[in-house]
Parts: sequence; structure tokens; C-alpha cells
Amino acid sequence: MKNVIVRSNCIVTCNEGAEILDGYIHVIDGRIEELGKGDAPVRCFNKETRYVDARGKTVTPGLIDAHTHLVHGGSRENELALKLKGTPYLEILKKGGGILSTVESTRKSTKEELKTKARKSLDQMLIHGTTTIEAKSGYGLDFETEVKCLKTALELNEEHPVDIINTYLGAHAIPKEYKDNIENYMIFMTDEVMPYVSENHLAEFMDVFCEEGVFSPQQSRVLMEAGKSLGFKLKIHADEIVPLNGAELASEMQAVSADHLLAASEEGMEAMRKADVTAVLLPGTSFYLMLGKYADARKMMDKGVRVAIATDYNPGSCPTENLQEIMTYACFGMRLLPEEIIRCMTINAAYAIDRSQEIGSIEHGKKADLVVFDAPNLEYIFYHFGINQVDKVIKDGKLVVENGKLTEGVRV
Ligand code: IZC
Ligand code: ZN
Repeated sequence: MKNVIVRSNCIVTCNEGAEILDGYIHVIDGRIEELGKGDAPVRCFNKETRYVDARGKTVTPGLIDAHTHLVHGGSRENELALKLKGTPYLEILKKGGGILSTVESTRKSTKEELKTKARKSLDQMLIHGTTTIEAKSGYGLDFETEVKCLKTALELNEEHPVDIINTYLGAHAIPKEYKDNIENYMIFMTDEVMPYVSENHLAEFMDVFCEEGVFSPQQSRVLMEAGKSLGFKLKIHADEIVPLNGAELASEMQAVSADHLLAASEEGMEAMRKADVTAVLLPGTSFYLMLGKYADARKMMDKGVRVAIATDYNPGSCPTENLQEIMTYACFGMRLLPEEIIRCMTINAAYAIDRSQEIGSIEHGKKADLVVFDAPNLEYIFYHFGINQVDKVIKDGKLVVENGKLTEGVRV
């Protein structure tokens, strides 16, 4: 029986009620068995117990990245100068760059190439404290490449410690073979790709990029309705750049999450609270696209909307796997407090991927996904920015990162 005890004077449980605990976590067979004050009682120990002394360090639940575009080919550093000179994101896309250039690279990549690149990203995520992610397709757009990307993520889910939850995002852009024929592309998705993805359990969620010049709210609704009837849970890229009442649409469709929301209306926020749609905010993208503003996280929180924060890891608008980097923008850009941000990246992020019963807080019965930060308290993690403060990561009760490095057996 695998038996682990973690002792720390600063356990940030992310549970309701008692938030910070000076105590111990007892893990048996990858699950949290017990959480208690002070030193672990003698009865918790056996001959095989692995004792992790994290006194003077801060322990949190494993970080959850609820919005990533993990699997893709190539990179887009060639767009950097254009962006710096002021070319807007949607303008680059219109000219066949942006997402469409990544589509080309992804179609050219073999599954092994995609896997090698994505595995490297997963390693980065893990050493920065992320233990579960959501991963979107959307850089294939054609049948074969979308399926290839979704299967790549599923195989990595088996092979890599990070847990991956798949989302089908065929509605990410209009592929060049359907240029000026968006209706036919939608029919192709709803009649050919989505039924296959659903029947073969290649994705649990479906997502739509609802944006000016991409999919309109009406088109997004048609796609979401089709997705829902095929059994997908719904997500939507909503109100990122142009206000289109995406938050309202997400609420009507009972989406699990609506993501971005920089241009969400107050009515949209209220509708989200009523429909229990989690807001997934992506401050790294605001920073990287130099939008000059962040989603109004404070207003959403004041209105009672559940807020999660994720990386949006993708090659165009936020090329980082590191949630600690995103903590910096959430803190100094959105002015959220450390205790708020950590919940946005753990328990609230678990809600955004429909895993709140399994992960996201340190409590009895949940997966033993834990991060030990080399920081004496939670505030310190935010205060001392710009470096990786992860000392250890425990995933499913196994030590997978030690001294900030992947342990033997994780590195392949
Ligand atoms: O590749 O630009 N916003 N999708 C929607 C993206 C950004 C990813 C990209
Ligand atoms: Zn995205």
C-alpha cells in the first residue's frame, strides 16, 4: 500500500471554511485519506511510509489549467514584430496567418512529432505545478488531423502524469478549403466529425470560437445545440475582443464554462451566475496581445460568478505553459488577491472542467495531487514573481517533481 505523509505549517486546502492549515496530509493509494492539525499521528505511519517534510514551505492542491490548446505543430514567433507594430490579432487571422498558419504546420506534422512537442509542454506544466489540464483540438480542422490531435492527447494522458481532458474545437477557424463557405464547414463538423468524436469518446467537451470574423453567435448556437444533442459538455470562447453577448449565449446553452469574457456585459455576467456557468479568464492573453485591459474578474466575483483562471497555452496569443506566470497577471493586472487566485487555479478550475468531485482541493477522498512551493506562505508565491517556486509535485500520490525537476521514471 502506497502511503505518503506531507507535513507543512502552511497547507492551503482550497476547501470552504478552514483555508490554511498547520498540519499533515495522509495519502493512501493516490487518494487523500486524512487531513489533520499538527504532526501526523503514529497510526498513520507504516514501514513503507514516504514522509515529505514541507515545514517552512507552502502546500496547495495541484494546479489545474482549464484552458489550453496543447496539441499543435510549429510556432508563430514570426508574428511577434507584427503584433508589436500594432497589427491586431483578428487582422493577422484574416490574412491567413494566425490560427491558419498553425493549422498548416499541424497538418504537416506526424502524430509522433505532435506527441513529442506536446510531451515537452506537459513536462513544463508539471514542473511548474500543473497536474490536470483541459486540451483543445482546433489546429487540424479537417477530419483526419482533428482526430489525430485528439488521439495524441488521449495517448499522452495515458503516458504522462498530467491528466488531460479533451475538448473538440473544430469551430476554431474556417479552414481554407471552406473559405467563403462556412455553412458547409458547419455541416461537415456536425454531420461527420462530431458524431465520430462522440462515438469514439475522443472528447468530453465541445468548444466554439465565437468572435467577429470567426463564428457568429447564431452559428455558435447551431454548433452548440448539435454538440449538446451528441452528448458533449459545452465551452465557448466568448466576448474576447468584440462584445457579442457570448456570456448570455453560454448561459442559455448551459455551458460548463465561458472563456475570455473581456467584453462581457453585466447582463451576461448575471446570466452566468444564474446558469452556474464558470468564467474562465485568461489574463496571460490580455498581456500577450497587449489589449490594454483584463477581464473584469472583480465585477464577476462581486456578482457571484465562479471565476477560474487558466493559461490559454497556444502558439499565437499566449505561448506559455506556466500557470505561475499567469498568477502574476491575475495579481498585478487584475488585482486579485493571492487567496482568490489560488482558488481560481484549483477548485474553481476543477468546476470549469467538471471535475470538482475529484480534484481541486485538499480533502478526504480526492486525488492526492499536491504542489509544494518553496515559499513560507501563500502571499510569498505572488510576491516573489518571475521564477519557478515549485519544489515538489505529487501526482496521484506519487512524487513526480523533486527539487524543481522531474523525478526518474517521469522523464522519458
Ligand atoms: O492560435 O491564436 N484565440 N484561439 C482563439 C487562439 C487564440 C489560438 C491561436
Ligand atoms: Zn483558447
